[in-house]
Amino acid sequence: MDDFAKTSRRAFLRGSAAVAAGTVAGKAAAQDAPDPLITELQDWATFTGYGVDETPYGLPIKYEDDVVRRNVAWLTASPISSINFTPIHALEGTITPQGCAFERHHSGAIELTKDDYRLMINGLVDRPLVFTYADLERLPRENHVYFCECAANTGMEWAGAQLNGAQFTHGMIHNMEYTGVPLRALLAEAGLDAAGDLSDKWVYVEGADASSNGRSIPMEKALDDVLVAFKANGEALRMEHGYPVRLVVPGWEGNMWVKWLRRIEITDAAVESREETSKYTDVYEDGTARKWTWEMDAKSVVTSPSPQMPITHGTGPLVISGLAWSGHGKITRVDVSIDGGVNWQTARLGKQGDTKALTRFYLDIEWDGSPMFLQSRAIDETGYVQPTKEALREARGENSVYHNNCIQTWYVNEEGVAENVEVS
Ligand SMILES: Nc1nc2c(c(=O)[nH]1)N[C@H]1C(S)=C(S)[C@@H](COP(=O)(O)O)O[C@H]1N2
Ligand SMILES: [Mo]
Repeated sequence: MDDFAKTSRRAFLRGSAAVAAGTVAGKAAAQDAPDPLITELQDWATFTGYGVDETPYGLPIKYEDDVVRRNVAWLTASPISSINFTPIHALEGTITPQGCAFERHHSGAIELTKDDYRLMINGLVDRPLVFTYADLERLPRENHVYFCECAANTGMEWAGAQLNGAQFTHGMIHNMEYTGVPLRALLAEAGLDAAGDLSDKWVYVEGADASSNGRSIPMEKALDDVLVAFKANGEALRMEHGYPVRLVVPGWEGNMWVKWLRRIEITDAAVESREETSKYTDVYEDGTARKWTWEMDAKSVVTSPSPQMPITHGTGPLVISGLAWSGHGKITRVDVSIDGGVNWQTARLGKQGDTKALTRFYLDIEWDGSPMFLQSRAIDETGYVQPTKEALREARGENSVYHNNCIQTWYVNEEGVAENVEVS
């Protein structure tokens, strides 16, 4: 052991002694009455457990059965054209398990087999092509972690604090590791010479479901980081996320991430489809519309404590935790305030450097039991700072639904109970 290691070990031991003497709740085992969970033989050590084939594909243990997607019944008229929310308040790290990642369908999720799958590329290409699923598997593929956020995430909060839980205010987001073929590789197979000057060309993408959910993507983005993905978090996409193939459009609004991708057309103008005109567009106070709002601006939220995650351990050490992301690249800093934005402390990032992916942040404090107005604000690599709700309303007016990336406030009372409030 070299000198540095010795000193840091001594420092660490001193540190842990101080912690044991302090307020962390680990019980002083020797002093308490015997704990039957330690001294008595338990059932789980008396009998044998389940065999290896009990669940060929495992589900979470029953004690975690409240960590599920949830919807808000009054939001939409039918579950066929609706949305539910990722339980972000109860998850940790950054990867969203597919089984609880939010779903958004315009005409329901469809069952499409790999055998029945066809992907057509047509329009201004040298060779119109049709790919089968097996064809896609033969092209060079890549792996990337990206967040997918519906532009409507937090949309219900424009006028005032409304939904009581991070799952409902910020849960139209998931973050997965995708495996897929870069769209540019497919376009190269079809050949883009026929398209001529690419700077003003568009790529129209649509799904195989009844809604088709068609969107126009500028050629520059299509040739950049868009993926034609067939795996998420190492396994096949789930039906609800577009099995067998979906589009991944990093940093851009979820609506463009076409599921059950069936056709890609090279065009010389945007199609101006329903999903990019009357929907997924916001209207300013003067009646004019914001056009082509593709990128998801930097945003963050404290996931714990939050209304569904009250503080139950009393005063003392408290881990404040949350998520930050930006469609413009990396998160470089997250600040946390416990007094409604008067004072800010720089949070610790769980891991640095993911681009267009969720970043986990932590602020470890000693909570003295005073009420808190908890906020977080994200800063991305462009220097952009997540705005207050007031600033956002000033810039956009109050008619908006989409692209609400304002700072969220949770009021935490002396009991540790949290609720959604507004402090602007
Ligand atoms: N084909 C198709 N693609 C679609 C949709 C759809 O209804 N049909 N919904 C879009 C919307 S609005 C969003 S936010 C994302 C949601 O992806 P998810 O259901 O995997 O969360 O898919 C997009 N892609
Ligand atoms: Mo969406």
